[in-house]
Amino acid sequence: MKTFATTPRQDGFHMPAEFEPHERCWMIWPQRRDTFRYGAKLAQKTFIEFARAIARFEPVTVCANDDQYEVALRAVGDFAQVVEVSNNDFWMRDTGPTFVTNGRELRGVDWTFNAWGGLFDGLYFPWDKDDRVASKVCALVGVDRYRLDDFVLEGGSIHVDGEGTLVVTESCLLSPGRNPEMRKHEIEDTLRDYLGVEKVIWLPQGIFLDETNGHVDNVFNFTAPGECLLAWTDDPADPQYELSRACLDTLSRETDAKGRKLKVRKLHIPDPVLLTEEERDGMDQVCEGWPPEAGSRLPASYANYYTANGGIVFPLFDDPVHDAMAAEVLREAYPDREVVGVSCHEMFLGGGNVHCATQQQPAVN
Ligand code: KQY
Repeated sequence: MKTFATTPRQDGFHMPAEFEPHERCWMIWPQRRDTFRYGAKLAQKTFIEFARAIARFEPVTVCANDDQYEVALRAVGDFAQVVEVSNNDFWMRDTGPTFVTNGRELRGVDWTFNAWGGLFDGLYFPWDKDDRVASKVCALVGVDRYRLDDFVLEGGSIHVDGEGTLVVTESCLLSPGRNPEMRKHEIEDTLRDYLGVEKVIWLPQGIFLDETNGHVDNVFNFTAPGECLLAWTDDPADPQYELSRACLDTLSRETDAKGRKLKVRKLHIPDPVLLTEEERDGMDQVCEGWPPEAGSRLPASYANYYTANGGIVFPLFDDPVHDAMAAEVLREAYPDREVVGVSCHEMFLGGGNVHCATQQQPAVN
């Protein structure tokens, strides 16, 4: 595997949108005892349902640590490929490569990963195995990579439309635990160079109490060129209301890289989901900051769904009214895809959801 000293922009590469065709989906087998309760056994069951739903639409590869390889293989081996890749945690969106293409060839961007904030406000230590996941996935795919040793970024903190527009949140990308020595315009230049985009739209914040400092993938997604979804609540008393309102103001003011006004669909969040004492007691307590206190609100949002070839796999929160509303909005936004909901609770207790758990490998001709 070659590691380039150039940037994707210099080489004519860019990150395609998630709604463009995929070759496969990459995921990681859940096992971390302080991320999920009861040794992750319940999260594994939920994971299997998500992976199975995605595998209906495109091939899935599941990466597992050596001590769980056999377990993972027995659980998902009949519908997914299982490979051994050492990891510290489960969130492939953040530790996997960001794939870029020039239309004929695929390459990976391998950002530095520091567990969402390093020693400042990261969620565990060490994270060295997670920081090597992207490079190993590139090697397995057989593609070369760009490695950024001095720039921290997670895949969940970026969304592109594949036509030159990138959307990020200020709360995450400007957080002191990421790249504190860089100014906003320097971060923006790095994103342009490594994602091959022309325009960066900065939303102020993401979902209330999201411990990733507000990843964009929990609050927003592009559904088509010029069209997007925004996590929303109609309840002005909910702290999420002002956050979503501020995002809507930004999106209404902005145009995308092609000069289009964005069509914004509102995706109402579920009723608040609070971590119970029993759920917290089931998780090992290892680091400061995670898991949250019992009674804490978790960052529940339907925006954290996965766009597959011909399908949308989205989280159900056992909230019949909002689950049904979300399905309807997703069907309208993606009229040519089958919309499939999977109950997410045990996986969601880990602080993320199906989008965080996946990384698409774009198809190239
Ligand atoms: O939002 C994501 N992309 C990952 C969620 C991380 C949660 C850590 N407990």
